[in-house]
Amino acid sequence: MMKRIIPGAAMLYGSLLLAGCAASQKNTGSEQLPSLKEVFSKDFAIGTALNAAQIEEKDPGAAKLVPQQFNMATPENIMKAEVIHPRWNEYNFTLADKLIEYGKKHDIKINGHTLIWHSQLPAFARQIQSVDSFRLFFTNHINTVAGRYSGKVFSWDVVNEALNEDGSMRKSIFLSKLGDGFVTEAFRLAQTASPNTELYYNDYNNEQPAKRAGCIALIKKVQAAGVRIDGVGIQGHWHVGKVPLKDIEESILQYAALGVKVMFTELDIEVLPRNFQGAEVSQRMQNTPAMNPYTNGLPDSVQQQLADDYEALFKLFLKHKDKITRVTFWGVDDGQSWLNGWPIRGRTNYPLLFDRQFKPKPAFFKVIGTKTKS
Ligand code: 9MR
Repeated sequence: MMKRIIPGAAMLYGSLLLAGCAASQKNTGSEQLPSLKEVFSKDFAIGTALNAAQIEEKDPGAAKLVPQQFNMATPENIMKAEVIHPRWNEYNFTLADKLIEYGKKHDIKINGHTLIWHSQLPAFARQIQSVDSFRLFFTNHINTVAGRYSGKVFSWDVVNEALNEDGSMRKSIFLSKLGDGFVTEAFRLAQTASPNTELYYNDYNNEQPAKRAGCIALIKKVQAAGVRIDGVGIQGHWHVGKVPLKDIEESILQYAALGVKVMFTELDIEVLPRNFQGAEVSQRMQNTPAMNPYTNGLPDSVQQQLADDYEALFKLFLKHKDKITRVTFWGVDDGQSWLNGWPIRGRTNYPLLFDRQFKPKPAFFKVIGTKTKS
C-alpha cells in the first residue's frame, strides 16, 4: 500500500533534488512517493499514454508506477486504425482488449485514441479510390471499433488533428473524399455506436489563436447539427521556457464557454532544440551533434526551467479546475517518450515527470507542490 507524504515535504524533497543532492535520491522507492492521481483527485483526472509493452506489463518500472500515479490511460498507438483495422474486413483487437483488461485490473479509465486520423491509416485505406468505398471504410471503422468498446472505454478522441495552423481544414484523405462534414459525421456515428462514451475533438496547437478559432468553429458546427461533442483535447506538446500560458488560459475560457469539457491530452515539455512548434508527425529536422546536447544528463538550469514550467502549468490548471476534466501525460517516463525519436531520431529527451529509471524528477515535486497553494 502506498504511503502519502505531505506536499510540503514533497517540495522540500524536490528542492533537495534540484540542488543536486544525489544522496536524497537513493533509497527513494516509489512507495513513499505522493501520488498524482490522489493529490489531484478532487481537481481532474491524471492520465498517461501507454505503449504495448506497458499494457502487457512487460515493463517492470511502468507496471509498478502507472497504477500508483494515474487513473486514466490512453493507448499511444494500439487503437489507431493501422493497428486495429489492418485490412478491409479484418480487425485486430488483441492489444486493445488487453488494454481494457489492464484498465479493469488497476481501476484505470481508458481514453480511446483515436477513431479518425489522417496519420497511421492502414495502407488499404489510403489506396481506396471511390468515394462510396471510402465512406464505407469510414462508417465500418467507427461502427466496429466504437461499437466493440462501447461501455468499455470512458471516452474517444473521435477526430484527431483535422485542422491546419491557420484554422482551416487540413487537406486530408477524409476531407478530399468526404468533404468538411466528415467531422460531424464521425461524431454522429460514434454517438450511435457508443452512446455512453464521452466524445472529443483532439488537436495540437489548438491553444494558438488562429487554430483555436478554427477549432471553435468546428465544435460549433457539430453542435449546430444536433450531434453530441463532450469535450476538446488540447494535446499540449510544448517546449521548455516557451509554454504559451496566456494562450492556454484564453483557450480554456473560450472552449469552456461552448459548453464542452476541456482537457490536456498529450502533455509533454521538450527540452531539445527545435525550430517549429507543435506535433506534426511528418515534419522532420536534420541531425547534428548540437541538436542532441544532453546525452549525458540534463543540466541543472534546464531541469529547473522544466520544473518551473510544469509548476506554472499546473497552477493554471488548478485555477480552472472547474473547466478541466483531465490532464494526460504523453508517456510514463522519459525513456518512453516519442520525443526521443521525433523530429530527429535517436535523441535523448527529458520531457516528462519521471526519468529513465522511473524516478520522479524535480518537475514532479513542483507539480505536487502546486496543491499547497491552491
Ligand atoms: O507517440 C506516438 C508515436 O509513438 C507514434 O510513432 C506517432 C506516429 O504518428 O504518434 C505518436 O502519438 C501522436 C498522437 O497519436 C497524436 N498526436 C501527436 C502524437 C505525437 O506524434
